[in-house]
Amino acid sequence: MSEHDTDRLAAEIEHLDEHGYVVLKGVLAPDEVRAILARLDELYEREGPRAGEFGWGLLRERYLESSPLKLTLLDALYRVLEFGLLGLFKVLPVTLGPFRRFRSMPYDYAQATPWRRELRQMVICIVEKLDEPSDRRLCDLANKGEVFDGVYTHPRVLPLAEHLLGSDFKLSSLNVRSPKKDGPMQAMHVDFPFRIQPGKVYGCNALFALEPMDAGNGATRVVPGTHLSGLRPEDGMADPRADHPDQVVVEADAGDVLLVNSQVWHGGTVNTSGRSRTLMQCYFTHAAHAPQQYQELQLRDEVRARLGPLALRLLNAAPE
Ligand SMILES: O=C(O)CCC(=O)C(=O)O
Repeated sequence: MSEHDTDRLAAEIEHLDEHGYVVLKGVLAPDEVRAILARLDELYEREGPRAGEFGWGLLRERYLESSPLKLTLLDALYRVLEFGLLGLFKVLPVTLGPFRRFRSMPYDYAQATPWRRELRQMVICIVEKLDEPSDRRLCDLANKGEVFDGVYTHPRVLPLAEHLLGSDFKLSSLNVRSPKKDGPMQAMHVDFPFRIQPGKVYGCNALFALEPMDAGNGATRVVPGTHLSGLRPEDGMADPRADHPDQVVVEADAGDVLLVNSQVWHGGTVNTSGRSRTLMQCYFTHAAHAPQQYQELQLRDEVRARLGPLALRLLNAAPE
């Protein structure tokens, strides 16, 4: 590491420790950002009505390549299931809790039959979209393209994650969030959603801006210093969707990274302009904790085969 890089890292760590977040300038080059955005467009197209599902369905992918008719029928089945489940949640809201828990249970993709796996994927997608209907999302990106390999292994990001979490950490999830025009304010939240001792930290989120973000298109807000309080927004705010008097709305250019300590209060704001604001959420957690996505259980064979030791370690996965 050059002297310049060492000094920059020291300044970034100082800001992160004091405020609970830091903006890393120019992490991705313009051509890297362009390649990622192009892949995201392809994925929205490929995933169709199920864009945003947590993992990937085997049958849908097979039919995408081989049978437009079967694909149409499968998507129709998804719509029917969506209609039925949304109706159930409306009539009996108590049923939603078990479905939410189901979503975050470990699941071994290799052991499941294609249909069981497909149905599980559909259910997860429906529950996901219900929670934030005015967001465009894509999930499980570590599995969905080579352009993402350099994101969760990025040398500007990993030293900061290691500073917060120690050397034993892993990728918890790699997703994208893009708020639609005039959708609701995202609730202020912490990413590790349990009450923990003040100053402790079990996760950190590297939010990669893939488009410029500002107060007009839903930039992320942060309340500096709250990572040291041991409190969550729901403990300290009457309404976590309201503005907080001390919040900072973070502006960033495409290619910058907003890195947040998981315990700092933060959340997306309203996109009033309708200008697109695509943010990639690269969430790391301490290895001892359950991840948002069990990457090692859902990793595609071809992805596992191409990854090196660092990426495999971060995905908690063994080589082929
Ligand atoms: O979209 C944003 O600005 C923040 C997203 C976030 O914190 C989340 O979805 O957990």
